Amino acid sequence: MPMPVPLIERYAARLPVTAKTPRLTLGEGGTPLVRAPGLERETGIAEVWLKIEGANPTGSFKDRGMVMAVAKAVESKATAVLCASTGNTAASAAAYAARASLRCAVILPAGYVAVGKLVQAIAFGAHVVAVKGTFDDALRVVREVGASEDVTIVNSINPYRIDGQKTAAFEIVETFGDAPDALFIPVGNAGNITAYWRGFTEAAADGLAKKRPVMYGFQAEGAAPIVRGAPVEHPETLATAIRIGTPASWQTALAARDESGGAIEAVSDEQIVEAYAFLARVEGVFCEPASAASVAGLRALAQAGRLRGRDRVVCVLTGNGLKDPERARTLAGEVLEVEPSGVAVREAIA
Ligand code: AN7
Repeated sequence: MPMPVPLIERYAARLPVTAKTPRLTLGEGGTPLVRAPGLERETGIAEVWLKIEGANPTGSFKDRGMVMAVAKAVESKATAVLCASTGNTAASAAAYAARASLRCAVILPAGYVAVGKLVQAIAFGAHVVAVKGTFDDALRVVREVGASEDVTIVNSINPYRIDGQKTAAFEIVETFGDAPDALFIPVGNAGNITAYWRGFTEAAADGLAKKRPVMYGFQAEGAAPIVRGAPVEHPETLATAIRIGTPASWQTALAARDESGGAIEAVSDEQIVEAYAFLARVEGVFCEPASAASVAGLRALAQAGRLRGRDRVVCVLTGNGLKDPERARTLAGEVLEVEPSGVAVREAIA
């Protein structure tokens, strides 16, 4: 094995990294790109690949942007970071803040953060505050509290977040020697679709890729402001990571859609859960519900015959399935308890 290189070192030439930027790392990036033969059979697409972002240090893609944002916070001599979050941003901010010896406060929508993410933020020693409202309320509060010389906001309104997250597109281009024909991605606050599009665009401009992918983003039906063209005041979906009614990166998501000739559409909670179960049971890949929105969208578009000529596609699986154990339990059914004997066990598994 070669010595591991920190993400911000590896892509230093493509990131706002200076000699003074600390080479902060928890081993983020370099995530697996895995073939999905079950989805290939079902959709008839020649190559379907999964970018497994749940393999990042805190279990989501947020680590790519957070390492950059926290490193820049340290460089600017901040002593604390602050964010609103549906959970994964909070877990990531808390981890990198701990690593960098910064204080961290995370503002969460009360009652709507998956338990795995909440316990991460607590374990990493963040101040955890739940507001009686949605993620959008939490982000409004964060903007109100505001940044200062000491405090850096590390939501994706911090441009360094997007810079770090675009490295996932570079990795995909490196693997294929080109961009895929299409990229499928969940959309919440719309930072990640913005980041991938920027990454693919830079890779094409630098001659690393001959083309850019068609970008397909998916929101949950009950939290689909970009699809509707208007903010959603009371967003609802079991995919709590993307339960967002007013995305911060709305305009750049529209630009990614339109410049790539793609689409941003809605998938129902039922479609999300079906894709979530399919990934786990057929592909052996366990992601969180919000992540499965990308695959739900792939299945819907394939079924509608809208993906002809898209021969190599990538679905981004943004977060690890263990983030949301309560949702996972609903898949599991009951666990049989039997006497500890061969007879009883043989009967139970027959
Ligand atoms: C697993 O953590 O917004 O469209 O505060 O956790 O870039 O917002 C999380 C978002 C997709 C949507 N998948 O990405 C937060 C937060 C997972 C996520 C998204 C999120 P963006």
